[in-house]
Amino acid sequence: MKSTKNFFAIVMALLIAAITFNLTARTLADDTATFKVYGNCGMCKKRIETALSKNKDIKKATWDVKTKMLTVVYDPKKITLDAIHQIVADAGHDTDKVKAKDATYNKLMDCCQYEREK
Ligand SMILES: [Cu+2]
Repeated sequence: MKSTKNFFAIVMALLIAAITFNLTARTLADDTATFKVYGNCGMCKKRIETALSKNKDIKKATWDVKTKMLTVVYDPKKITLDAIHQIVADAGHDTDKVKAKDATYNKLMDCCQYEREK
């Protein structure tokens, strides 16, 4: 009886250890990157973050209205940083690497049309 109890205790402990290890490994596999994304307001923030959140390989996306810096947590095995820049540009916002198409930019609401370099 006693050894059966011990056996289950050991199995449970191993199971918990395995789950914890797996979660840690997955979190460690994620990369965090910060880069500049041009925009103006809270609506820009929502547009940028929503566009990125639709991609399941991007775990977290936060754009700061004041500093214009975007911080993304993503799985580098599944998506490249270039692809992330492209998603932001496709939403109408220039990044420090990829520019949005003029047509996409022009569709933004007036208040969202940030200053662009000529
Ligand atoms: Cu805006």
